[in-house]
Amino acid sequence: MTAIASTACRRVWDSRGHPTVEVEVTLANGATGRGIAPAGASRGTREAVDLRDGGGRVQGKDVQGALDGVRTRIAPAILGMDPTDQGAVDAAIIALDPSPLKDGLGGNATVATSLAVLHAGAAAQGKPLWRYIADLNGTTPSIPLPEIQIFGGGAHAGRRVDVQDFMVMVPGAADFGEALEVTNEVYFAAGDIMARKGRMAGVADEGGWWPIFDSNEEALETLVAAIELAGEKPGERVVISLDIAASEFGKDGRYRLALEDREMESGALIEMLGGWLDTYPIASIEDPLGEDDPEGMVEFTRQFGSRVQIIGDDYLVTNARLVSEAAEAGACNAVLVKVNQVGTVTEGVAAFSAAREAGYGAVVSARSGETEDVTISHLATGLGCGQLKVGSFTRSERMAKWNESLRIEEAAGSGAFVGGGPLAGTWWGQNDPD
Ligand code: 2PG
Ligand code: MG
Repeated sequence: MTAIASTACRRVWDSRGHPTVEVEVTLANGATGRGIAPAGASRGTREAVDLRDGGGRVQGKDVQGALDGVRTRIAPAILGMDPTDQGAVDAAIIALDPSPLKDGLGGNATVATSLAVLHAGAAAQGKPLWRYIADLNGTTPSIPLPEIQIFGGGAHAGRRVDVQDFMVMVPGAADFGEALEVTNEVYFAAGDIMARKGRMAGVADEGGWWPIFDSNEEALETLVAAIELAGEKPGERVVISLDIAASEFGKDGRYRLALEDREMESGALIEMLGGWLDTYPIASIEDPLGEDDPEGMVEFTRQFGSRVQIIGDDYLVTNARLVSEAAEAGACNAVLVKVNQVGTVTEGVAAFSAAREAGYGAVVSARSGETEDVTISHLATGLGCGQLKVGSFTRSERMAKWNESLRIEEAAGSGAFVGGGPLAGTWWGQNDPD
Protein backbone atom coordinates (compact mmCIF):
# COMPACT_ATOMS: atom_id res chain seq x y z
CA MET A 1 0.00 0.00 0.00
CA THR A 2 1.17 3.50 -0.77
CA ALA A 3 -0.13 6.03 1.73
CA ILE A 4 -1.26 9.65 1.48
CA ALA A 5 1.98 11.56 2.12
CA SER A 6 0.85 15.17 1.75
CA THR A 7 -1.93 17.45 0.57
CA ALA A 8 -1.85 20.91 -0.93
CA CYS A 9 -4.77 23.22 -1.59
CA ARG A 10 -5.33 26.53 -3.29
CA ARG A 11 -7.99 28.96 -4.43
CA VAL A 12 -8.85 28.61 -8.11
CA TRP A 13 -11.77 30.14 -10.09
CA ASP A 14 -14.88 28.55 -11.58
CA SER A 15 -16.77 29.12 -14.84
CA ARG A 16 -18.75 32.02 -13.34
CA GLY A 17 -15.51 33.65 -12.20
CA HIS A 18 -16.10 32.78 -8.54
CA PRO A 19 -13.46 31.39 -6.19
CA THR A 20 -13.45 27.68 -5.51
CA VAL A 21 -11.37 25.04 -3.72
CA GLU A 22 -8.74 22.87 -5.39
CA VAL A 23 -7.02 20.07 -3.46
CA GLU A 24 -4.02 17.99 -4.50
CA VAL A 25 -3.04 14.76 -2.79
CA THR A 26 0.46 13.28 -3.14
CA LEU A 27 1.17 9.66 -2.25
CA ALA A 28 4.33 8.18 -0.76
CA ASN A 29 5.25 6.74 -4.18
CA GLY A 30 4.92 10.17 -5.81
CA ALA A 31 1.55 9.58 -7.53
CA THR A 32 -0.88 12.51 -7.29
CA GLY A 33 -4.58 13.27 -7.56
CA ARG A 34 -6.44 16.57 -7.90
CA GLY A 35 -10.04 17.60 -7.30
CA ILE A 36 -11.87 20.92 -7.74
CA ALA A 37 -15.21 21.77 -6.13
CA PRO A 38 -18.02 22.85 -8.49
CA ALA A 39 -20.83 25.19 -7.32
CA GLY A 40 -24.58 25.27 -7.89
CA ALA A 41 -26.85 28.30 -8.42
CA SER A 42 -30.21 26.56 -8.06
CA ARG A 43 -29.49 24.73 -4.84
CA GLY A 44 -31.65 22.47 -2.73
CA THR A 45 -32.04 23.59 0.88
CA ARG A 46 -30.96 20.12 2.07
CA GLU A 47 -27.68 20.00 0.13
CA ALA A 48 -24.20 20.42 1.60
CA VAL A 49 -23.30 24.10 1.82
CA ASP A 50 -20.12 25.68 0.52
CA LEU A 51 -18.10 27.58 3.08
CA ARG A 52 -17.70 31.18 1.82
CA ASP A 53 -15.97 33.97 3.69
CA GLY A 54 -18.51 36.76 3.12
CA GLY A 55 -17.25 40.33 3.36
CA GLY A 56 -16.76 42.89 0.64
CA ARG A 57 -14.16 41.28 -1.62
CA VAL A 58 -14.78 38.91 -4.57
CA GLN A 59 -18.53 39.22 -4.02
CA GLY A 60 -18.18 37.74 -0.53
CA LYS A 61 -17.49 34.36 -2.14
CA ASP A 62 -13.89 33.79 -1.11
CA VAL A 63 -12.98 30.35 0.22
CA GLN A 64 -10.05 31.07 2.57
CA GLY A 65 -11.95 29.53 5.50
CA ALA A 66 -12.60 26.35 3.51
CA LEU A 67 -8.92 26.19 2.51
CA ASP A 68 -7.89 26.66 6.16
CA GLY A 69 -10.09 23.70 7.06
CA VAL A 70 -8.39 21.54 4.43
CA ARG A 71 -4.92 22.54 5.72
CA THR A 72 -5.47 22.37 9.47
CA ARG A 73 -8.18 19.74 9.91
CA ILE A 74 -8.73 17.50 6.86
CA ALA A 75 -5.08 17.07 5.80
CA PRO A 76 -3.82 15.84 9.21
CA ALA A 77 -6.80 13.46 9.50
CA ILE A 78 -6.16 11.67 6.19
CA LEU A 79 -2.37 11.69 6.26
CA GLY A 80 -0.97 8.13 6.16
CA MET A 81 -4.29 6.63 5.02
CA ASP A 82 -4.66 4.23 2.10
CA PRO A 83 -5.96 6.33 -0.85
CA THR A 84 -7.65 3.27 -2.36
CA ASP A 85 -9.85 2.94 0.72
CA GLN A 86 -12.16 5.76 -0.40
CA GLY A 87 -14.80 4.75 2.15
CA ALA A 88 -12.39 5.06 5.08
CA VAL A 89 -10.95 8.38 3.89
CA ASP A 90 -14.42 9.86 3.38
CA ALA A 91 -15.51 8.52 6.79
CA ALA A 92 -12.53 10.30 8.36
CA ILE A 93 -13.57 13.56 6.65
CA ILE A 94 -17.20 13.14 7.71
CA ALA A 95 -16.12 12.45 11.31
CA LEU A 96 -14.56 15.92 11.39
CA ASP A 97 -17.90 17.48 10.44
CA PRO A 98 -20.89 15.21 10.96
CA SER A 99 -23.35 18.13 10.56
CA PRO A 100 -26.05 17.28 8.01
CA LEU A 101 -25.13 20.19 5.70
CA LYS A 102 -21.35 19.98 6.25
CA ASP A 103 -21.38 23.64 7.18
CA GLY A 104 -18.46 23.22 9.58
CA LEU A 105 -15.82 22.33 6.99
CA GLY A 106 -17.87 23.30 3.93
CA GLY A 107 -18.98 20.92 1.19
CA ASN A 108 -16.52 22.68 -1.12
CA ALA A 109 -13.60 21.62 1.13
CA THR A 110 -14.83 18.06 1.63
CA VAL A 111 -15.72 17.35 -2.01
CA ALA A 112 -12.47 18.72 -3.46
CA THR A 113 -10.49 16.52 -1.04
CA SER A 114 -12.63 13.46 -1.66
CA LEU A 115 -12.26 13.84 -5.44
CA ALA A 116 -8.49 14.35 -5.14
CA VAL A 117 -8.19 11.12 -3.12
CA LEU A 118 -10.26 9.28 -5.75
CA HIS A 119 -7.84 10.39 -8.47
CA ALA A 120 -4.83 9.50 -6.32
CA GLY A 121 -6.26 6.03 -5.67
CA ALA A 122 -6.61 5.42 -9.42
CA ALA A 123 -3.06 6.67 -9.96
CA ALA A 124 -1.79 4.37 -7.19
CA GLN A 125 -3.27 1.41 -9.03
CA GLY A 126 -2.21 2.67 -12.47
CA LYS A 127 -5.80 2.47 -13.77
CA PRO A 128 -7.87 4.89 -15.81
CA LEU A 129 -10.24 6.61 -13.39
CA TRP A 130 -13.45 5.13 -14.87
CA ARG A 131 -12.06 1.60 -14.58
CA TYR A 132 -10.86 2.24 -11.03
CA ILE A 133 -14.33 3.54 -10.02
CA ALA A 134 -15.98 0.43 -11.49
CA ASP A 135 -13.58 -1.89 -9.64
CA LEU A 136 -13.99 0.05 -6.40
CA ASN A 137 -17.78 -0.23 -6.50
CA GLY A 138 -18.28 -3.55 -8.26
CA THR A 139 -20.18 -1.86 -11.11
CA THR A 140 -20.18 -2.56 -14.85
CA PRO A 141 -18.85 0.39 -16.85
CA SER A 142 -20.90 1.81 -19.71
CA ILE A 143 -20.67 4.97 -21.79
CA PRO A 144 -23.58 7.21 -20.72
CA LEU A 145 -26.17 8.90 -22.85
CA PRO A 146 -25.41 12.63 -22.81
CA GLU A 147 -28.20 15.01 -21.77
CA ILE A 148 -27.29 18.34 -23.39
CA GLN A 149 -28.79 21.77 -22.84
CA ILE A 150 -29.94 23.83 -25.84
CA PHE A 151 -31.57 26.76 -23.96
CA GLY A 152 -30.61 27.76 -20.43
CA GLY A 153 -33.24 29.38 -18.22
CA GLY A 154 -34.28 29.92 -14.61
CA ALA A 155 -31.48 30.78 -12.19
CA HIS A 156 -28.92 30.28 -15.00
CA ALA A 157 -30.36 33.03 -17.20
CA GLY A 158 -31.50 35.80 -14.89
CA ARG A 159 -34.88 34.02 -14.65
CA ARG A 160 -35.65 35.11 -18.22
CA VAL A 161 -37.88 32.02 -18.50
CA ASP A 162 -39.13 29.89 -15.60
CA VAL A 163 -37.92 26.49 -16.77
CA GLN A 164 -34.20 26.03 -16.14
CA ASP A 165 -32.97 23.52 -18.74
CA PHE A 166 -34.31 22.72 -22.18
CA MET A 167 -32.20 19.74 -23.25
CA VAL A 168 -31.97 16.98 -25.83
CA MET A 169 -30.89 13.38 -25.57
CA VAL A 170 -30.05 11.18 -28.55
CA PRO A 171 -30.83 7.66 -27.38
CA GLY A 172 -30.96 6.55 -31.02
CA ALA A 173 -27.29 7.43 -31.60
CA ALA A 174 -24.96 4.54 -32.34
CA ASP A 175 -22.28 5.82 -29.98
CA PHE A 176 -21.36 8.77 -27.77
CA GLY A 177 -19.59 10.55 -30.63
CA GLU A 178 -22.69 10.38 -32.81
CA ALA A 179 -24.85 11.67 -29.94
CA LEU A 180 -22.58 14.73 -29.74
CA GLU A 181 -22.66 15.27 -33.49
CA VAL A 182 -26.46 15.18 -33.64
CA THR A 183 -26.63 17.55 -30.64
CA ASN A 184 -24.24 19.93 -32.38
CA GLU A 185 -26.66 20.11 -35.33
CA VAL A 186 -29.64 20.74 -33.05
CA TYR A 187 -27.76 23.37 -31.02
CA PHE A 188 -26.76 25.42 -34.06
CA ALA A 189 -30.17 24.95 -35.70
CA ALA A 190 -31.71 26.46 -32.56
CA GLY A 191 -29.26 29.36 -32.83
CA ASP A 192 -30.20 29.88 -36.50
CA ILE A 193 -33.90 30.02 -35.64
CA MET A 194 -33.31 32.54 -32.86
CA ALA A 195 -31.07 34.67 -35.05
CA ARG A 196 -33.68 34.69 -37.81
CA LYS A 197 -36.30 35.90 -35.34
CA GLY A 198 -33.93 38.58 -34.05
CA ARG A 199 -33.76 36.83 -30.68
CA MET A 200 -30.13 35.89 -30.47
CA ALA A 201 -28.54 37.26 -27.30
CA GLY A 202 -25.55 35.16 -26.26
CA VAL A 203 -25.52 32.24 -23.87
CA ALA A 204 -26.65 31.40 -20.33
CA ASP A 205 -24.53 30.03 -17.45
CA GLU A 206 -24.08 26.55 -18.86
CA GLY A 207 -23.56 27.62 -22.48
CA GLY A 208 -27.13 27.13 -23.74
CA TRP A 209 -28.71 29.94 -25.79
CA TRP A 210 -30.03 32.85 -23.74
CA PRO A 211 -33.82 32.34 -23.81
CA ILE A 212 -35.57 35.33 -25.35
CA PHE A 213 -39.02 33.73 -25.46
CA ASP A 214 -42.51 34.99 -24.60
CA SER A 215 -43.51 31.77 -22.88
CA ASN A 216 -42.06 28.47 -21.72
CA GLU A 217 -44.08 26.82 -24.50
CA GLU A 218 -42.39 29.01 -27.12
CA ALA A 219 -39.05 27.61 -25.96
CA LEU A 220 -40.42 24.09 -26.37
CA GLU A 221 -41.82 24.89 -29.84
CA THR A 222 -38.46 26.34 -30.86
CA LEU A 223 -36.66 23.27 -29.58
CA VAL A 224 -38.91 20.99 -31.64
CA ALA A 225 -38.34 23.21 -34.69
CA ALA A 226 -34.56 23.05 -34.11
CA ILE A 227 -34.64 19.24 -33.96
CA GLU A 228 -36.53 19.25 -37.28
CA LEU A 229 -34.19 21.80 -38.86
CA ALA A 230 -31.32 19.51 -37.88
CA GLY A 231 -32.92 16.85 -40.08
CA GLU A 232 -34.32 14.73 -37.25
CA LYS A 233 -37.86 13.65 -36.43
CA PRO A 234 -38.59 14.73 -32.85
CA GLY A 235 -39.28 11.73 -30.64
CA GLU A 236 -37.40 9.29 -32.83
CA ARG A 237 -33.61 9.47 -32.61
CA VAL A 238 -33.75 12.69 -30.56
CA VAL A 239 -35.92 13.34 -27.51
CA ILE A 240 -36.43 16.30 -25.16
CA SER A 241 -35.41 16.45 -21.52
CA LEU A 242 -36.44 19.27 -19.17
CA ASP A 243 -35.21 20.46 -15.80
CA ILE A 244 -38.16 22.43 -14.44
CA ALA A 245 -36.23 23.26 -11.21
CA ALA A 246 -39.63 24.03 -9.65
CA SER A 247 -38.16 24.81 -6.20
CA GLU A 248 -36.87 28.02 -7.76
CA PHE A 249 -40.38 29.38 -8.42
CA GLY A 250 -42.50 27.52 -5.89
CA LYS A 251 -43.02 27.36 -2.15
CA ASP A 252 -45.23 24.99 -0.16
CA GLY A 253 -47.16 23.83 -3.20
CA ARG A 254 -47.79 27.30 -4.70
CA TYR A 255 -45.95 28.22 -7.87
CA ARG A 256 -45.44 31.51 -9.65
CA LEU A 257 -44.56 31.56 -13.35
CA ALA A 258 -43.00 35.00 -13.64
CA LEU A 259 -42.81 35.01 -17.44
CA GLU A 260 -46.56 34.61 -17.79
CA ASP A 261 -47.40 36.40 -14.54
CA ARG A 262 -49.39 33.39 -13.38
CA GLU A 263 -49.78 31.80 -9.96
CA MET A 264 -50.90 28.23 -9.57
CA GLU A 265 -51.35 25.42 -7.07
CA SER A 266 -49.53 22.15 -7.35
CA GLY A 267 -52.45 20.47 -9.16
CA ALA A 268 -52.51 23.11 -11.90
CA LEU A 269 -48.75 22.82 -12.41
CA ILE A 270 -49.10 19.04 -12.72
CA GLU A 271 -51.83 19.55 -15.31
CA MET A 272 -49.76 22.06 -17.26
CA LEU A 273 -46.70 19.79 -17.31
CA GLY A 274 -48.89 16.81 -18.23
CA GLY A 275 -50.09 18.85 -21.21
CA TRP A 276 -46.46 19.37 -22.25
CA LEU A 277 -45.81 15.63 -21.99
CA ASP A 278 -48.78 15.02 -24.30
CA THR A 279 -47.69 17.66 -26.82
CA TYR A 280 -43.90 17.41 -27.01
CA PRO A 281 -41.56 14.40 -27.25
CA ILE A 282 -40.35 14.72 -23.65
CA ALA A 283 -38.62 11.62 -22.29
CA SER A 284 -37.28 13.01 -19.03
CA ILE A 285 -38.31 15.72 -16.58
CA GLU A 286 -36.37 16.89 -13.51
CA ASP A 287 -37.79 18.50 -10.36
CA PRO A 288 -41.28 19.02 -11.86
CA LEU A 289 -42.47 19.99 -8.35
CA GLY A 290 -40.70 21.80 -5.54
CA GLU A 291 -38.47 20.21 -2.90
CA ASP A 292 -41.13 21.04 -0.26
CA ASP A 293 -44.06 19.57 -2.21
CA PRO A 294 -43.93 15.79 -1.61
CA GLU A 295 -47.68 15.38 -2.21
CA GLY A 296 -47.30 17.03 -5.61
CA MET A 297 -44.29 14.91 -6.51
CA VAL A 298 -46.04 11.68 -5.54
CA GLU A 299 -49.12 12.70 -7.56
CA PHE A 300 -47.02 13.65 -10.60
CA THR A 301 -45.18 10.32 -10.39
CA ARG A 302 -48.45 8.42 -10.04
CA GLN A 303 -49.82 10.04 -13.18
CA PHE A 304 -46.74 10.05 -15.41
CA GLY A 305 -44.09 7.80 -13.88
CA SER A 306 -44.75 4.93 -16.26
CA ARG A 307 -44.10 7.01 -19.38
CA VAL A 308 -41.39 9.50 -18.50
CA GLN A 309 -38.23 9.61 -16.44
CA ILE A 310 -38.85 11.80 -13.35
CA ILE A 311 -35.57 12.93 -11.81
CA GLY A 312 -35.22 14.26 -8.28
CA ASP A 313 -32.45 16.85 -8.02
CA ASP A 314 -33.24 19.53 -5.39
CA TYR A 315 -35.85 17.03 -4.27
CA LEU A 316 -33.34 14.26 -3.42
CA VAL A 317 -30.02 16.20 -3.15
CA THR A 318 -27.90 13.07 -3.83
CA ASN A 319 -28.91 11.75 -0.42
CA ALA A 320 -29.26 7.96 -0.11
CA ARG A 321 -31.79 8.21 2.71
CA LEU A 322 -34.00 10.64 0.77
CA VAL A 323 -33.80 8.39 -2.31
CA SER A 324 -34.99 5.38 -0.29
CA GLU A 325 -37.75 7.42 1.36
CA ALA A 326 -38.91 8.75 -2.03
CA ALA A 327 -39.03 5.20 -3.39
CA GLU A 328 -41.09 4.18 -0.39
CA ALA A 329 -43.51 7.09 -0.97
CA GLY A 330 -43.66 6.69 -4.76
CA ALA A 331 -41.97 10.00 -5.62
CA CYS A 332 -39.70 10.27 -8.74
CA ASN A 333 -38.18 7.31 -10.54
CA ALA A 334 -34.62 8.57 -10.99
CA VAL A 335 -32.02 10.55 -9.06
CA LEU A 336 -29.56 13.22 -10.15
CA VAL A 337 -26.12 12.44 -8.70
CA LYS A 338 -24.10 15.58 -7.93
CA VAL A 339 -21.33 14.60 -5.53
CA ASN A 340 -20.92 18.11 -4.13
CA GLN A 341 -24.58 18.12 -3.09
CA VAL A 342 -23.72 15.58 -0.42
CA GLY A 343 -20.03 16.33 0.09
CA THR A 344 -18.03 13.13 -0.53
CA VAL A 345 -17.63 10.55 -3.29
CA THR A 346 -18.70 7.72 -0.98
CA GLU A 347 -21.97 9.43 -0.08
CA GLY A 348 -22.60 10.26 -3.76
CA VAL A 349 -22.12 6.62 -4.72
CA ALA A 350 -24.43 5.62 -1.84
CA ALA A 351 -27.22 7.70 -3.42
CA PHE A 352 -26.56 5.94 -6.74
CA SER A 353 -26.71 2.54 -5.01
CA ALA A 354 -29.95 3.47 -3.22
CA ALA A 355 -31.40 4.36 -6.65
CA ARG A 356 -30.36 1.01 -8.11
CA GLU A 357 -31.79 -0.75 -5.07
CA ALA A 358 -35.13 0.98 -5.66
CA GLY A 359 -35.09 0.28 -9.41
CA TYR A 360 -34.61 4.02 -10.02
CA GLY A 361 -32.57 5.53 -12.84
CA ALA A 362 -29.50 7.67 -12.12
CA VAL A 363 -27.97 10.63 -13.94
CA VAL A 364 -24.52 11.88 -12.98
CA SER A 365 -24.52 15.68 -13.28
CA ALA A 366 -22.29 18.73 -13.34
CA ARG A 367 -23.17 21.99 -11.55
CA SER A 368 -23.87 25.32 -13.20
CA GLY A 369 -20.57 26.59 -11.75
CA GLU A 370 -17.92 24.26 -13.17
CA THR A 371 -14.21 23.97 -13.91
CA GLU A 372 -11.81 21.91 -16.00
CA ASP A 373 -12.31 19.02 -13.55
CA VAL A 374 -13.62 16.07 -15.60
CA THR A 375 -14.19 13.54 -12.81
CA ILE A 376 -17.92 13.23 -13.57
CA SER A 377 -17.24 11.81 -17.05
CA HIS A 378 -15.36 8.96 -15.36
CA LEU A 379 -17.91 8.61 -12.56
CA ALA A 380 -20.84 8.22 -14.98
CA THR A 381 -18.93 5.63 -17.02
CA GLY A 382 -17.45 3.75 -14.07
CA LEU A 383 -20.76 3.44 -12.24
CA GLY A 384 -22.50 2.49 -15.48
CA CYS A 385 -25.30 4.83 -14.45
CA GLY A 386 -26.40 5.38 -18.05
CA GLN A 387 -26.77 9.17 -18.28
CA LEU A 388 -24.55 12.24 -17.97
CA LYS A 389 -25.78 15.84 -17.69
CA VAL A 390 -23.13 18.52 -18.13
CA GLY A 391 -24.88 21.62 -19.49
CA SER A 392 -24.66 22.78 -23.06
CA PHE A 393 -22.49 22.28 -26.12
CA THR A 394 -20.27 25.36 -25.79
CA ARG A 395 -17.79 26.65 -23.20
CA SER A 396 -14.76 24.66 -22.23
CA GLU A 397 -15.86 23.71 -18.71
CA ARG A 398 -18.70 21.80 -20.47
CA MET A 399 -16.81 20.63 -23.57
CA ALA A 400 -13.97 19.29 -21.38
CA LYS A 401 -16.43 16.72 -19.97
CA TRP A 402 -17.86 15.77 -23.37
CA ASN A 403 -14.36 15.51 -24.86
CA GLU A 404 -13.16 13.38 -21.94
CA SER A 405 -16.11 11.05 -22.53
CA LEU A 406 -14.99 10.68 -26.17
CA ARG A 407 -11.54 9.62 -24.96
CA ILE A 408 -13.10 7.20 -22.49
CA GLU A 409 -15.31 5.76 -25.22
CA GLU A 410 -12.25 5.21 -27.40
CA ALA A 411 -10.56 3.35 -24.55
CA ALA A 412 -13.64 1.39 -23.48
CA GLY A 413 -14.86 0.55 -26.98
CA SER A 414 -17.97 1.99 -28.62
CA GLY A 415 -19.90 -1.19 -27.74
CA ALA A 416 -20.08 0.19 -24.21
CA PHE A 417 -22.50 3.00 -25.22
CA VAL A 418 -25.92 2.63 -23.60
CA GLY A 419 -27.91 4.17 -26.48
CA GLY A 420 -28.24 2.86 -29.99
CA GLY A 421 -31.54 1.16 -29.43
CA PRO A 422 -35.13 2.04 -30.12
CA LEU A 423 -37.00 4.01 -27.46
CA ALA A 424 -38.09 0.97 -25.56
CA GLY A 425 -39.99 2.85 -22.87
CA THR A 426 -37.41 2.04 -20.24
CA TRP A 427 -34.77 4.30 -18.78
CA TRP A 428 -31.79 4.25 -21.02
CA GLY A 429 -28.74 2.69 -19.52
CA GLN A 430 -30.45 1.52 -16.41
CA ASN A 431 -28.71 -1.77 -15.71
CA ASP A 432 -31.06 -4.68 -15.59
CA PRO A 433 -30.16 -6.24 -12.24
CA ASP A 434 -30.78 -9.68 -13.75
C1 2PG B 1 -29.37 21.52 -11.87
C2 2PG B 1 -27.96 22.07 -11.89
C3 2PG B 1 -27.24 21.78 -13.18
P1 2PG B 1 -27.19 24.04 -10.37
O1 2PG B 1 -30.29 22.16 -11.35
O2 2PG B 1 -29.59 20.41 -12.33
O3 2PG B 1 -27.97 22.23 -14.29
O4 2PG B 1 -27.96 23.47 -11.64
O5 2PG B 1 -25.79 23.53 -10.43
O6 2PG B 1 -27.28 25.54 -10.49
O7 2PG B 1 -27.93 23.51 -9.18
MG1 MG C 1 -31.73 20.39 -11.53
